[in-house]
Amino acid sequence: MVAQNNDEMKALAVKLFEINAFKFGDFKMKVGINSPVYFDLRVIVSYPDVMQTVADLLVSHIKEQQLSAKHVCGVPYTALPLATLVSLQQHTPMLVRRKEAKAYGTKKLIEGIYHAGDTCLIVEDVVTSGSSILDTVRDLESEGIVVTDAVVVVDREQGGSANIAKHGVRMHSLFTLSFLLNTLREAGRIEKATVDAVAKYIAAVQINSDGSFVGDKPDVVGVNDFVRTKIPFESRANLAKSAVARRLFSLMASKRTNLCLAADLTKGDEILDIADKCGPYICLLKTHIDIVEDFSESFIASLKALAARHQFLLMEDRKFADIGNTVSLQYGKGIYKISSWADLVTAHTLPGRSILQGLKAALGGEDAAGGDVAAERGVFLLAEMSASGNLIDDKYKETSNKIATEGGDVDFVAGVVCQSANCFAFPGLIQLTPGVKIDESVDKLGQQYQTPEHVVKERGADIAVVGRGILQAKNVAQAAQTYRDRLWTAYTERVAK
Ligand code: 5IU
Repeated sequence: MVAQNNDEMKALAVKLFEINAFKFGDFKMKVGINSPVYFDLRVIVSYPDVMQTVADLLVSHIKEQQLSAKHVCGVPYTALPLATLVSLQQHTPMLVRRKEAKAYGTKKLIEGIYHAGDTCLIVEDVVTSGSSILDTVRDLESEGIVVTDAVVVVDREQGGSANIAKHGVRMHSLFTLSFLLNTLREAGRIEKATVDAVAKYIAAVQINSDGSFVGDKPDVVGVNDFVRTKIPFESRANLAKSAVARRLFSLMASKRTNLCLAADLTKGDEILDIADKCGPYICLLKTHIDIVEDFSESFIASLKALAARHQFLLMEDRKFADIGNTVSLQYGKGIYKISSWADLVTAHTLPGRSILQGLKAALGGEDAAGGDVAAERGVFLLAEMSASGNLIDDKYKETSNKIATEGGDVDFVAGVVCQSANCFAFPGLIQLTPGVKIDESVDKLGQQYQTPEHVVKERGADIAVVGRGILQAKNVAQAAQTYRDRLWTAYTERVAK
């Protein structure tokens, strides 16, 4: 790394993150093991200033390392525009490698004017195993061209450098993944947990140039213990800090369901009827108690009896959002006395941490049987919404994650309501995702739907919330069963992948 350019390098690192040239989450990779980091430098063609900066830094790197070669050649395709800029700035003639030889005419693999014995510098964007560089080297060498060095934008530090060194090619990188991680952490853009997860992944997953793993295939538990979406619910139960989350994980695993029914109906009897019919297929029943027109204590008693009979938990989707004192009253008092019956509630993180303290304050003390009430209750914090045009941005999401995972009240947080896998990494929390329907669509009021498979496999949902997809079906029990089957299959495929 070039010392005097350090500030420029750091600024570029942050810029690349901002334009999504790399992301953190849970990504499927060619090598068959998921990665917590993903690079896509193709996007830089849309940001000429970034392109220019990357090319300038590559050129100064080439000068400092005194990498003189007669030609420059980019690894197709992402690095081609970068190689072009390097060629122009240095007045070094370019060679272009075809990925497939032309079927007609000269059948040349390498375009440009060259002679056997010429030297060529390789330009590449991101190196994992180094296999793409080696493919290009092979084609150049088959034309008698000599390759000794490759200059690359990012080294993922997974063995690429050693792999290409075995073929006599030295790698010079602008960035290592470690530098990017440290820079983003310093800039407050990523969590420490992310840095740790990626570092652990890099240490565990080293790849040979043929795509095989160095050593044994990395131990699934070792590699996946930070990838929350790959860990089975029964194992995550042990990691949960909230007692209700532990119960819910265990219930999901034993009952084999990750379906939450949103019982958005306005008559008590209708809710009881659907709870009875769908009870066998759900792990959670979600209410909006303030839409029930004939609320009564006996309705709650009946609902609790059904929950006990069919083994599901109750969640009141109250979305608390006020100051601590007010949410404490809203949770424990009024006609609904939510804290007396709802195992779980939802809350906005908008007021900050005090939302948790306020809710907890409503619980204090023991229940009728002498148990600790707080230990039997939990909160799902909202980090994202499915409504189109909602105002939540990345910063809000990140802070919500902090509230859910740091501080003295984390034992009260059972999970996070969100739409994407990268909202949080801690495997002891449960991701609840609403906006699910078999036929993807939108409703007239801004709800955006995704399929069961999509939310579980692509968006990291542990529990999917389905309301109208079931409520409006002719046979609600059958619909609940179909959703349960599809969601559970998607989950089992996700952890087996
Ligand atoms: N819900 C959402 N989206 C959100 C949040 C909650 O849909 O982002 I936070 C609630 C609203 C409703 C249920 O109770 O989930 C979804 O119902 P339908 O499947 O009928 O759209």
